[in-house]
Amino acid sequence: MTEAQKTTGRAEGVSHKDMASAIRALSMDGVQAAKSGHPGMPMGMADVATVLFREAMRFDAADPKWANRDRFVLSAGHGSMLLYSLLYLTGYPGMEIGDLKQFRQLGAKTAGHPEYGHAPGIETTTGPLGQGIANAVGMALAERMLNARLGDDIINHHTYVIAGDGCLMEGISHEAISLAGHLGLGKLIVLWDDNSISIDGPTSLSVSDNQVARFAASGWNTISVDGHDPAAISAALAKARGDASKPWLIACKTTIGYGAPTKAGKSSTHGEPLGEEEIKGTREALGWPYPPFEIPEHVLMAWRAVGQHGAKERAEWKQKLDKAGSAAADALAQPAAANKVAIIEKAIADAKAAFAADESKRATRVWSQLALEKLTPVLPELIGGSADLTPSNGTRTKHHTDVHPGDFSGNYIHYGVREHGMAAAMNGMALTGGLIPYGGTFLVFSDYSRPSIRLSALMRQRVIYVMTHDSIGLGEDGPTHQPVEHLSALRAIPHLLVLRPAEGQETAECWEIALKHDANPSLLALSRQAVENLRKTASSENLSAKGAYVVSEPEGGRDVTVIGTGSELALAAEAAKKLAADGIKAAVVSMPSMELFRAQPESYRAGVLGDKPRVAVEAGIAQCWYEWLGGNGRFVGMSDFGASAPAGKLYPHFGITADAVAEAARSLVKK
Ligand SMILES: Cc1ncc(C[n+]2csc(CCOP(=O)(O)OP(=O)(O)O)c2C)c(N)n1
Repeated sequence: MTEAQKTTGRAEGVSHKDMASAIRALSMDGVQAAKSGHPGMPMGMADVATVLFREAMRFDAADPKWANRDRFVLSAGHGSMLLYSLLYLTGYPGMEIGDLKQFRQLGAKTAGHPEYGHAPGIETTTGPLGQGIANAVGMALAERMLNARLGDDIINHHTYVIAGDGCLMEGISHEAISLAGHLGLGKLIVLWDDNSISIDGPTSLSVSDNQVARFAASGWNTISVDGHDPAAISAALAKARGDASKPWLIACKTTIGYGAPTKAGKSSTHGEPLGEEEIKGTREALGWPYPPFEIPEHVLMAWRAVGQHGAKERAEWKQKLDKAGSAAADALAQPAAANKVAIIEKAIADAKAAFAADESKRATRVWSQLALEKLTPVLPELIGGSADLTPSNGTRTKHHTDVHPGDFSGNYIHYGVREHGMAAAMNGMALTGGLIPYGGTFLVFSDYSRPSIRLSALMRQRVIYVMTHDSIGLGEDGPTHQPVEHLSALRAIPHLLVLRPAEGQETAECWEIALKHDANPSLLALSRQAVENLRKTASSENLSAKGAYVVSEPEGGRDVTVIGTGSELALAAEAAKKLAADGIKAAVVSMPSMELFRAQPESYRAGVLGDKPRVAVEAGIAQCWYEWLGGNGRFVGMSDFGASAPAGKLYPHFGITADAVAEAARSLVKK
């Protein structure tokens, strides 16, 4: 490559067709070698991807984490070979031809679907259709928010998405499109692979939406192009980049499996290898005489030049960042707030001191809001929000200002009634860097956002879910709104910290835990109803951080251990008093986080749980409790859906009382 080629980024004399053929060949060869995968989509979108990367995407493959790079999200994650081919061709560090040959093998960077963290350049994990486009909305929103804080010189980039028919059929796409349209995220550009094919056959089997009209109705600009005409794709991208008034849909009419002589246009190219014969025919049809996984030098050099397009601009940007000072660099840090531990600890200590002095009985959602009152002013990277339950969730404080279309300087987002879209957008915001998103809804509606919560955990992103109304204790709204199986279901997600504080001190501690665990999402399960403020003094130690701790130990050793969480810890404490009156010595244990407790040394766990019988109380199902109850333990909780009534009536109705806990303990303690 000549110096001129490096700086212009153009390797002369290499045709668009050959550059796109390189993607097609690598994709079909990768799938063939793996004996599984999806060749059709990468082959169909190779022209679009080539123009996008060659002409529009601003990036420097040598620095995949450049904060002001354009983001590329492959929402149609099954087409992962498209992304892997692009990363290899453009020269991302660590993506070698050998990695493409290892497609879908154990330990390979090139997993079946793109996995965040497996290789530089994979901006998010995709595969569950619709998640990518919804992540991208969060990325585009984060871009605008960082732009408002840091200015055009530091953050001002596009977010590009390739989405398929499947992504647009998924319900989450509606929430994402609607939110992006409302906010006017004009630097978001979605390229729709309009190939009219999905797994079962033609999309006409199952969908007749006018997608272009749908996006337009949600406030997007739209344009339709022939996805195999580079000039048309180029013009559409130029137009979209030149007008950031609204987000853009570029509908690209393509042929799935483009180039395959007998299978192009058919669903048989979607998700299986083409086969040796068809691959041979494709090579002939494309005029691509090279053996599998072999990219001729001139084509590779042309692609590598594309990978260096942004090098000069990145270097200039770096100078601007240096000039802007350390505050700007800090504001882009990934993970955000890494250097703010002392600030977080101070705010939490302040909250704990204030809460200890507060005699009031308050709901944990209120303690959470009061903790946020301390945290929000000192953590500008903390971005609040709720899915239209702001007053109920207590997610907004007096230090918040709203994000509005056209004004992204605020720190609070009204996500609307879009729980799934909110969770996916928060993943996109966390992935962008520089921000810590938290968002609220009712715990029962964690089901509506669960696929994205799972991805927060899979990607190890610090997204904080503030989920209130966490049991039958919410009362009159009834069983549709009363979570029963949710705590167990959420605790089943690996790496998700489910935090269920019992009172003021624990609530402040759980916020500290959520903020400090920058490689875990956290979910705070908070009560609607007021709870006893059990801890009257502010400990400097975060007692919740070990997941469970002894609240009270009877003198002379215990006969039984009574474990409670959240609003039911008070029942455990009351039961212990009742038992004491009978001469039964009960230790009371609070267990705000099973995940954190599980991570403690065996000796600590044994000390907390003791070697005597155990009773646990929680207004949810027993499932997750069998891990802690020991062989003969008893559980007091729910075994069916709740009911509509005042909370005070529901607890006795479902047998969740201090008497029931005491009775269970008595039955275990043979005196
Ligand atoms: C949420 C979710 N449901 C189902 C699937 C399984 N799946 C993978 S691809 C696909 C069809 C997608 O069709 P389209 O987007 O048109 O892709 P193309 O056929 O063009 O490759 C399905 C149902 C999935 N990955 N995610």
